[in-house]
Amino acid sequence: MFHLPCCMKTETLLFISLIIPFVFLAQEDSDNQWNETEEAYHQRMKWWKEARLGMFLHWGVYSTFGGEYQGEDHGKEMGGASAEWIYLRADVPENVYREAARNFNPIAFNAAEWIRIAKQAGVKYMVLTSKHHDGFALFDTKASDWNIMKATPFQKDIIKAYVDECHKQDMKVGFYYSHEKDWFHHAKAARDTSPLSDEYINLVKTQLKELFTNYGKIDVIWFDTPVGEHLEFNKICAAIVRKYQPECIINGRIGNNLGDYQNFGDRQVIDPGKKGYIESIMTMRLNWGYDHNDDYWKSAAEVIGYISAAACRGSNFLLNVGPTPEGRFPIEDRLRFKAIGEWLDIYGDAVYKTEGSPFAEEHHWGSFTTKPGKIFLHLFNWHGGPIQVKGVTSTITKATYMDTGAPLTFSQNKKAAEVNIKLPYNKEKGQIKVILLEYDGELELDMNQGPDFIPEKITHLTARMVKGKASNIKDISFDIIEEAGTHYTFELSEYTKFRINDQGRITRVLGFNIQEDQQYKIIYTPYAKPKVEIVTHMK
Ligand code: FHN
Repeated sequence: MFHLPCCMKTETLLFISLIIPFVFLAQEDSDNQWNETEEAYHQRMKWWKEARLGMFLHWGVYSTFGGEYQGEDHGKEMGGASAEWIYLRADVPENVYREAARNFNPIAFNAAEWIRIAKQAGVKYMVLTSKHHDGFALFDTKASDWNIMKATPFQKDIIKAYVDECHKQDMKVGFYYSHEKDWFHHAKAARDTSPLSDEYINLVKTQLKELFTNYGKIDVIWFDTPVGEHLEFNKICAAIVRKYQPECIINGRIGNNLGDYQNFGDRQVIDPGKKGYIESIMTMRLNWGYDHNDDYWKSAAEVIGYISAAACRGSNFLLNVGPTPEGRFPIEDRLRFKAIGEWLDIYGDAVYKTEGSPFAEEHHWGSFTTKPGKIFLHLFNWHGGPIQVKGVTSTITKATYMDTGAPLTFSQNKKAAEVNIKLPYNKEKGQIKVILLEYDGELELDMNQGPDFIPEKITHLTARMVKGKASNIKDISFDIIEEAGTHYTFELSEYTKFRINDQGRITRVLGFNIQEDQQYKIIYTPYAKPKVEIVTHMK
């Protein structure tokens, strides 16, 4: 048994310092040695760890395509393709893409409104693409004419409006900056590990300096798609940020362990039991950038469940929106942000400024967060009936529903490290509930008698594609000519148009005119309620 005091344990701090040794790196620029003490590092990370919920924004010239080029949909995330990748995936000619910038005229863009929506949703920091892989800068830059001022009719510095408004509304402000991939100024390739040209390195240096000297205080920089071979370049990027804004937090995807916190895969809620500063990143539907064909929206309940699970796993949750080319948030995003805000109005105390559960397993009903004197039981997997909390040995004085404050009947067996709580068998419809347990003294946990439920991974919720040729139309089966990575058995429901068995075979189709010997590609998503559709006849 060990005692976990109100704030973070020494063991935890030690562990963090072990896995994040890079905060002490010596920078290239000798005038700018980065010698932060461990204490200063944790102090710098404090607001970020307490924040728990961020908003990611993917917006740029790609948004004008809405995931589609020449009538073909390229925005379904099949093995990496996504709406914001259209320049590469659809191999759009450079002159056509440049011309598309002429259509990027976001007259409805209203930074005040974006930040107002974020604030209402309970978001504590925002990260907007200042430059994505297409190299287009949403800011006024001297490094290249491929920017909002020179290449579009809009001619207003979007980054300036966004940062100013974040400052005004007291929102922590972040930039996404694609430092490795730049399909305009560097290489039009999915991955390029060759040495970077001096010309490109200078462009990045100029742009980072601009971003960190022209707009006031910047709280987070979100680099992406790191390349291990580019250590020196990654160090240059870090050095510029550290030099001009030493308080700024750098994400892990700068590469080569130079960041302040860890990111894992896209659309992944981190597994329980991980230590350190962690951020899970998730799309509201499939794509990051705006895609007018993508109606694979996650429900508000699903997203709230992820926020709740992420907090229990000690992770921040960065939730993406792809604004329309005009600069609006799609209504579906707004509805979900509204629901998130309503949930956090009630349950915010169980999310912000909390510690995640230190156990690597969870309970079948969910998991918990803690803060001094309080244990919050997040029922994100609860389906009704009494629950048992394993591993807690602090003396529980009170159990209440957080929303109503109504007391709950409970019993405790300290020896077995169990708290049993009576809950109704009939689960009401509605929001995920959180129960507040209050305890005396320090938080005491028994790590040997903790929960033992291994939750399903929440990982890479992306679409998969199979290609097939229709044959034997009577049974409507397909010969799969390209296997998808994983296969799922789908139940036919209002959400599915096809049933696919676990070999990836389509065994039933509703209302679709399939012809013998025609080739098709089929896209499906591995969600709880999957949708499957024939997208195109293959040429
Ligand atoms: O390729 C990008 C993608 O477009 C998007 O920006 C995501 C966000 O995490 N990052 C990259 C893939 O990991």
